[in-house]
Amino acid sequence: MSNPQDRLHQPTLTTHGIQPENQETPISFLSTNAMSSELFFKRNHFSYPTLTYSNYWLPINGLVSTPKVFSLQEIVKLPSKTIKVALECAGNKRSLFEPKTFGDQWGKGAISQGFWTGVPLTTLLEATGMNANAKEILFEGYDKGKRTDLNNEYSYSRSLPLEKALDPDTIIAYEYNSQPIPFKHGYPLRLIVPNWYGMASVKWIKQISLISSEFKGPYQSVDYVYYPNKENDSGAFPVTTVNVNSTIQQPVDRDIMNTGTHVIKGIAWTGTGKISKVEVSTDQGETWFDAFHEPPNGSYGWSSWTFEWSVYEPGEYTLMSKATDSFGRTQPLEPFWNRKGYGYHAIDQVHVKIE
Ligand SMILES: Nc1nc2c(c(=O)[nH]1)N[C@H]1C(S)=C(S)[C@@H](COP(=O)(O)O)O[C@H]1N2
Ligand SMILES: [Mo]
Repeated sequence: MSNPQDRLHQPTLTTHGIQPENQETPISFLSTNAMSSELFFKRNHFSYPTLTYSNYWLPINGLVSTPKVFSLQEIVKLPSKTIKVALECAGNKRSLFEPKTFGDQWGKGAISQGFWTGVPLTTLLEATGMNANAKEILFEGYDKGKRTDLNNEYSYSRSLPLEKALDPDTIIAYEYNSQPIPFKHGYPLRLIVPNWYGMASVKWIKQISLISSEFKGPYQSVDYVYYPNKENDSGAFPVTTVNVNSTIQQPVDRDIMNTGTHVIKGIAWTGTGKISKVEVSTDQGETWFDAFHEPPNGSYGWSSWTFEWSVYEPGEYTLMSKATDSFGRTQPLEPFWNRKGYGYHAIDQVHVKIE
C-alpha cells in the first residue's frame, strides 16, 4: 500500500467480450479479501442499460395488498444490513469442461467478493403486504435485447421462490464496500442472493412483482438450467445453489519453481453451510494433507487457505485442492458435465515444474 512500487504491479481483468462486457477477475493475484470494484468480474447479457437516475423509483406490484413505489431516499433510510458475499458466475471454470461447452470460456476468475449493503427484501414487503397466492417474486432488470435463439426482445429478468426471496439475507443492495454500487455492477439497486450462483443477483432492478405461477423467462427456463445430456433436454434441472469448490491461486498453472519450501494458497467456498475442510495433494491425489483455512465467520465469503509445501526432488508435479463443507458436500474428482457448462466444481489442479 505504502510502497510506491506496488502501484506499478497491479493486476487487471481478463476480457472475454466487450459488448456485452464480460471480464474475469485476476483471481491468482488478489491481495485482499474485500476486492476493489475495479477487480470485480463483470458478467452481462446485454449492452449496459441507459438510466436516468434523477428520478429513480422502485415499484413493487402484483400480488401485494398495497402496491408501492419506493424512492431511493426512502430505501436508504430503512434499516440496512451489510453482508460479505462471494458472487460466483455459474459459468466459472467453464473452459475446464471436457468435452468443451459453448459460452464464454471463463477461467477460474468468474468469482469475486466484497461487502454488500442493502435492505432485506422482507422489509420492503412488510410495507406492501403479500397476498396468500403469491408463489414467486420476479425481478426485472433495466437491460434488454434480442437473443440468438428466440425472436422476441427480453429484459434480464429472473424470479425467486418465496422461501429464498424471504430469506433475511436476500437484500436489495445499494452499496458495495461502503460506496454506491458501481454502474456496471447494478447501480443504483441490485439484488444480492447469497448462496446462489450469480445469475440470481439481478442488476439495475426496474421493478419487483409478486406472481402466482412459475416464471418461465429464458434466463431461467432456457439458460441457467443443467442439461446433463448433449442430445436432448432429459434430466434438466435449474441452476441454483453454489457447489462446494476451491481454487489454487498460487502457484499458477505451469509455474517453474526452485526446490525448497513454497506456500500453496487458495480460496474455498460453498453455497451450503460453511467450509469445514480444505485438503491439498502434491502427488496427483494419492495422498492428501489438511490445509490451514480461515475459520468460518458467519458470512457468505470464501475461506482463504494456505499449505506449506517442501519439495526437494526436481520434476513435474500436480497440485490439487479439495474442499468439503459442513453439509458433507465435497469436490468430486470428475466434473458434472452438462451441455451449457454450469457449476464446474471438480477438484482444482495446477501443474508445476520444480528445477
Ligand atoms: N440485469 C442484469 N443482472 C444480471 C446479469 C445481467 O446480465 N443483467 N447477469 C447476471 C450474472 S449471470 C452474473 S454472474 C452476475 C454478475 O454480476 P457482476 O457483473 O456485478 O459481476 O450478475 C447477474 N445479474
Ligand atoms: Mo453468471
